[in-house]
Parts: sequence; C-alpha cells; structure tokens
Amino acid sequence: PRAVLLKDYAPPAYLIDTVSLEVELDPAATRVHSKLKMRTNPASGGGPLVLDGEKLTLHEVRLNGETLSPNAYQVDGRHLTIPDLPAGEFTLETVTTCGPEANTALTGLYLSSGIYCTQCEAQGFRRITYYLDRPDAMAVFTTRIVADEKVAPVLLSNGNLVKEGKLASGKHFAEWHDPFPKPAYLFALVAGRLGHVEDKFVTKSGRKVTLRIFVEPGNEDRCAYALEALKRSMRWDEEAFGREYDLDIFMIVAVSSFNMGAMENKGLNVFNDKYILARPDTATDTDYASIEAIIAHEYFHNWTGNRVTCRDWFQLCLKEGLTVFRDQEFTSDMRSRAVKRIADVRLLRSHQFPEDQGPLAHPVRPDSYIEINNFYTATVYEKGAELCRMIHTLVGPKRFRKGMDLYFERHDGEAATVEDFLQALSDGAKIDLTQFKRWYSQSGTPEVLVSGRYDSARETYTLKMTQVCAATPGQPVKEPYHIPIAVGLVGPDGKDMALQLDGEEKPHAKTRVLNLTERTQTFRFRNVAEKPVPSLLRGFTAPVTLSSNLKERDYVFLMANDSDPFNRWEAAQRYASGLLIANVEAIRTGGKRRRGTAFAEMIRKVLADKKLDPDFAAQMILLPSEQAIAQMIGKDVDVDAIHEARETLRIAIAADVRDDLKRIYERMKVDGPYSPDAEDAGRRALRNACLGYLAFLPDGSGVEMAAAHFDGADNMTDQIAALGVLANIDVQERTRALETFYEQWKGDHLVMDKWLSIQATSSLPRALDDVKSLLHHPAFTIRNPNKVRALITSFATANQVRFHAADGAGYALVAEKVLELDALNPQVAARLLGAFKSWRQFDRKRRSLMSRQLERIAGAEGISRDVYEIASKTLA
Ligand code: DPP
Ligand code: ZN
Repeated sequence: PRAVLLKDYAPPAYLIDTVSLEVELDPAATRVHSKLKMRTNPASGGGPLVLDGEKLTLHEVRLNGETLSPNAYQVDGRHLTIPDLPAGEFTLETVTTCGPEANTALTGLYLSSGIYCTQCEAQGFRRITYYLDRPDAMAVFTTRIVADEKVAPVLLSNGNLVKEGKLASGKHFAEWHDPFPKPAYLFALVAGRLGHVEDKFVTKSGRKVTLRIFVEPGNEDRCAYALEALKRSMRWDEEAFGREYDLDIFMIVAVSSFNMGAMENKGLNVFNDKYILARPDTATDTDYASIEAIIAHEYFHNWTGNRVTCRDWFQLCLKEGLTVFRDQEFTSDMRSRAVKRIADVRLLRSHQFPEDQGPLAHPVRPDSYIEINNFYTATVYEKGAELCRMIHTLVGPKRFRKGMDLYFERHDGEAATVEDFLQALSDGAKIDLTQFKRWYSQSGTPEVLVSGRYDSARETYTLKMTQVCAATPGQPVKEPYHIPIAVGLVGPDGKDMALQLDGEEKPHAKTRVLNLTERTQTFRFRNVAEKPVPSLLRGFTAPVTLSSNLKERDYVFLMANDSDPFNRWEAAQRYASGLLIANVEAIRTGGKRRRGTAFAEMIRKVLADKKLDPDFAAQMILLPSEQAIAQMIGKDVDVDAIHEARETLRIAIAADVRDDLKRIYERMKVDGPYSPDAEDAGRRALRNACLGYLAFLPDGSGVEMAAAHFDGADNMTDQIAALGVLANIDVQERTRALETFYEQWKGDHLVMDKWLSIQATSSLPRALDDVKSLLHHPAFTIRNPNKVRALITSFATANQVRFHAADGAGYALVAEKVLELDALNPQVAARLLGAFKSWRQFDRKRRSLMSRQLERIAGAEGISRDVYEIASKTLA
C-alpha cells in the first residue's frame, strides 16, 4: 500500500454544488441513485473526473441526462473515472447498489441490530455512492429515503424534513434537505424501528429547536440524562464561545454496533449506545460523565468541524483537538475542574505519551498516512487538545475568545487548515505563534529538565530549564518548542510566595507562566526571603515530561501544601512512583522494600480534611497504575515485579490507615435516591477508593465488606466497584458475585460488557483462560466492536501482568484475534493491534515474543491496509 502525503495536496478538479440521493433500502442490495450538479473547479481546471467508490455495483452512469456507454468511463475497485467532460456545469448521475447486511466493517451503510445506519468519516461515503469523498468537496445534500414501512417506520437524514408519504406495496419515503454545504463524511442516514424521546431548546436568538434522541424501542427510559446533557452543551456553547445551533431539529440516534464513540453528522449525530443509554441501575458515574462529555463533544463539532471543516485529513486535529479542548472546558465548568484536569492528564500519559514515545509516533498534524482511520489517535485528539490549551494559557481566556471569534468569522462555511486556525488565533488574540507552530509538526514528547537553586545571600531563586526532545520515526532532530510552564514558589509555611522576576519592579501573581523558548533558559526570582519549594508545571500547562532536582521530601511537602490541586496530586503520584520503582528494584535484587509511610500519612490527612472535595480526595489516595510505573521505568520492564510491588504497597498502606479508611467508607455513604451529579459521584468515588484498599487487608475482613457492598448496592457504580474488587481476589465470593451479576444482567448487552471486561482485567492468573472461554460465551460476539473492546482490548491494554505473561500466551491470543477480526472489521482490528505499540520497553524475552507476533501479522496473507500499516510501523 502507498502512503498519502500532505505535501501532495491539490484542490479537486471539479466542484459539486448539490447532491440529490435517492436511497431504496434493502438489506442485500440497497439502490442508490445519485444526481450531482457539478462544474469545473476554476482553481484547478478540469481534466479527468475521478470519483471514489468501493464495494459498489455500478448499474448506470448518466451525463446531463444521457446514459453513458461503458466505454465512456472506467471502473475499478476504488474509482469511477470519466475522462471526457463538457466544460462548465454538468449533471452526473449514477445508479449503484451496495449490501448493508454483508457490511461487517461498519463503515458506509450497514445494519446494526436491524437498524440501517451509516458511518462516513473518514471515507465511508464512497461505499454508498461514487463521489468526491474528500472533506474539501462541500455540497448541499437532499436525501430521499425509500423503505418498507414495517421494517423501517423511521427514516432520517441530515437537515430538515421536507416531505414524507406513502408509496405502493407497503413502502414509504421521507425527504430531507440540509441547507448547509458539507463534506460527504458528515452525511448520515438512519432507518428502522426506533423509539424516541423529545425536548425543546430555544437558542439565545430565539430559534426553537426540536431535540430528539432515537433508540431501540424499550430503551426510551434511558435517554433522560443524555437529553439534559445536550441542553447544557447547547447553552454552554452559546455562553462560552457565542455559538448557536443552526437548524430546526437536532437528532441523535443510538446504535449498538459502532466503530467509534459517536459521530457528529450534521443535525443527525449517531452514537454508540454506550454513550447514550443510562439508568442508575445500569450505568456508572463514569458512564454518566462520559455521556455528558461525548454529547458535548459531538454537539460542539457543529461549529468546530461542521461549519468550519477540514481541508484534508491531515488537518484532523483542527476539528478534533479543538473540539476535545472545548469538551474538556465544558466538563470543567459542569464538574470539578481539578478532577477533570487530573483525568485528562492521566489519559494523556497513559495513551498519548506511549504513542509519542514509540514506533507509532506522529505529529499532531501528520504528514503521511497509509490508512487515515489509523490516525484517530490520542496524539491527534488529546495532544491536539493540549496544543489549544497551551494557546489558551498563553493568551488568557479573553484573548483566546477573540481569536476563536475571528476564526469562525473568517472560515465559516469553509474547509480550513491548521495554518488558518493559527493565523486567526494569532491575529485575534495578538500573539506570535511562529515558534509555537512546531508543536503541530514535530512528534515526540519534549522533556524539560529543571534545576532550582536558592541563594540565601542574594535572596534569589533561580530556575534553570532545559528542553530536549528525543528523535522519533522520520524526525532525528527537533527544533526547540515554545513551552508555557506555570510555576509557583511555596514557602516553608506552605503558602505561595509573590513572584517577582528579575527586572520587574514589584511582585505579580503567585503562579506565573514562564515561556520556555530556548533550549536552555534561566529564570530568576528576586526578594525570596526564605528557601522555597518550587511547584513546577502547575495545572500541567504543557504536554511534556518534567524532571527536576526536587527530592522526595519536596514531594512530601508539596502533596501536603501545594495550592495548585493538580500539582498536589502530581506530588503524591511522584512520591508513590518513586517508592514503587525503588521497590521494583528491591524485588529484583532481593533488597529491602520500603513501606511508604509518608503516603499513608498523606492519606490520613486527606481523609481528615472535611473541606476537601471527596472526588479530589479519591484521586489523591489512589496509587499510580502498573502501566504508569512501567512507562516511567521505560526499558526492560518487569511486569511481575511491578505487580508485586504495587500489590504489597497497597496492602501495607491499607493496614496503616485502615481505621481512617473505614471511617470515611462509612461517612461517604450516600443516602437517598441515586443522582449522577458530581457531588454524589464524588462521594461514591471516595468511598469506593477506600473499599479498594480495605478489600485487600490480609486478614480477609475486606472481602466480606466487598461482598456486602455488592449485595447492598442500589446503583451500578457501587455494584461494579464491588465486583471489580472481588474479581481480583481468589475467593468464593468472587464466583458468587460474578454469577449473581450475570443472572441479573444477562439480558442487557451494555451491562454485559462490564461483566466481560471485569473478568478480562482481573489480575488473577486465571484471566487469560477466562478470556479464552468467554470468547465462546453467548454474551460475546466478535462482530460487535463494544464486545471486542470489553473482552479483548481491555485484556490487552488494561491487564498488564496477564497480557504480558512470560510464556507469550497473551500475545498469541491477541494476535490471533487481530487476524480473525481483520477479515471482518479492519478498523477495530488495527486498533486492537495498537496494544503492541510499546513492545520495545519490555524485557528481552517478551520483546522477542511480541515481535514474533507482529511479524506473523505483518506477513499474513490478504491483511487490510489498516492492520498492515500498524504492524509494519510498529516493527520498524
Ligand atoms: N466521531 C468522532 C469524533 O467525534 C470522529 N469525528 O471524534
Ligand atoms: Zn470529535
């Protein structure tokens, strides 16, 4: 397969002004009659017309109403080419059929539990009809859907409903018109037997909008939260960004087979039902929070993605990074900003950093791809969001808003580039982003080394900062980045000092954003009367790894005193990681292990602090994950030693603070009916974090507690927390709880996903065998992406100690499933294969076992572009 390159971009030779589609739905052969009003693109001027099309049967081509003879065009598996076209305007019609029933790849038109639905991003529309399937081809769509009235009483597409009616022989039709020009990837069509819930929203300028969420009949009682979240999102975008909704109806459809989380099709979002359906007994607090965030994300795309779209797929971060930044801000406003920041940084470090530091590293704006679907990555999304956040940090909220306003003003209705975005931000927010732009083109995680020095005679405190960025694939040398680094100086009394930099008349704020733009730079603070402890990279103002000359005692001090909640959490994590890494070493060399008294002491203080937000307290007391420790160690990782070190430390801590944990466990019990709001959720999070320690007390008392927690749970958050704990302990209560849970929820596919993944991520040695047998369980099918993610992906990515079993059986199983899946759904297969991306950080034996599986996949016959690209790049 050949790579597509950013530098080869050329505008399309033809433009499409309007599209009329007539789609006659049929499971085996859906007939699509497309009528395109086209003209030569004055900017590039004619030549052969090459339309994209895959898995289509072509029946007829008409030019200006006349049927073309087959020798007037060429068709192959990927294109329809018409060499000769009249100058100026023309109408091109095609009649094709496609087979939704046989479509297991879930891209294009397919059937999800009997419901017709589409997924066109990135290149699925070409599986529906021949088209210029590229985001800079924007057209006005009219879609007429014809279907059997019994099979598909509900017929939906983008825009507004303009006509509907009955036809002969039990058929009916609906016609939708979307007045906003859009690229084909935002096209959607849904048809089937669907129930719905409805609400209204009045925009700030008075537009009355009908809101509808469609679900499989019977699930209507699980939509209330999503609907409320949608209204909050709509209001927030008006207030925070001045962006209003622009059609008379906004629809969401929830389907059970979906490759991604959700899709922002204009006026008709399609969602993975996991991110819509919620009831207190079926969804956890985390599910509720994800629903709110994803509803917001897709809604926000209406401006950042739809009204202003991307010129080409290399610009994906233009809509995704920015929209993630917007949804993060929304969540921060709805919930705890500190906890949200911690969660986002955790995600960045666990998913993006390994990507950026491994063989799949690519810039936030890549310059080459083999299969674009492989670039819906943590780098494009999460690091992309961090880049927007850094600009926001550099200019502040008011100027950022000005820049955004200018971006919308300049580019509404256009397909834009990262350059357009940066230019608008630069002009509107008045900032020079020339150097900053390197963040978009250089891959890799920069490392910032900080050394702080106090001079008591001069009363100065000096921070010397150096940035380095290791070589990444195709990028041996990096230029220095513009890195905003928020810092504070914490005095011996635990209070922030006022900060006065060299050359300043008087002190300014207590947290300052320093601009690190050179390879090495020194910042000196004056009038520092006492020796401070520096609090570095407050709020995680840049996606970098930071190392400094801070000592363990400094982290102990900061985790008790830092006024910046993120850095307070960070200090605790750094302390615990240091301890765990030392203990891993001790396990390997037979040295003495440390107990982590300071961490236990911190837990005691945090639990005693009644003013502290319980959700934040829950974050403070959790130990870093095994994966996080592995990543910090970085090479020759010994997963067994890490597992053992963490388990023993957890038990030691539990024993040290058991009474405090028990007290808070009791106190955090939430009375009254379940509410998913952040406050109650925070109490449950802290309570369940306490349970997570207590359950592992060596005297076994915690098991009873967890079993009682399970039995007494009146909501899914508590039920699953108890089950998750028990799943890691080899006791009778484990078996009983898993069986009870299964009996209670076997009829609910979403809850069954939780049951699968809890077993797949159990740290007990049996996990691999359990996964193997669950592959044949009725609750599992490899054809449904959520099932694959619940059972196989979670085993491969969230069960470090078992996936990396020394005999390689975990690797072999996952490799086998990648190949099996590739024949059905290449996108999901390629994603699963990503589990091997950090293979070089493990010990020699595991490296060789993993590379053998990667070679087996790369060499397999007939693999997809998707899997080929990941396998070959991972090995390179
Ligand atoms: N649906 C995916 C998202 O919103 C791709 N656009 O991120
Ligand atoms: Zn998105």
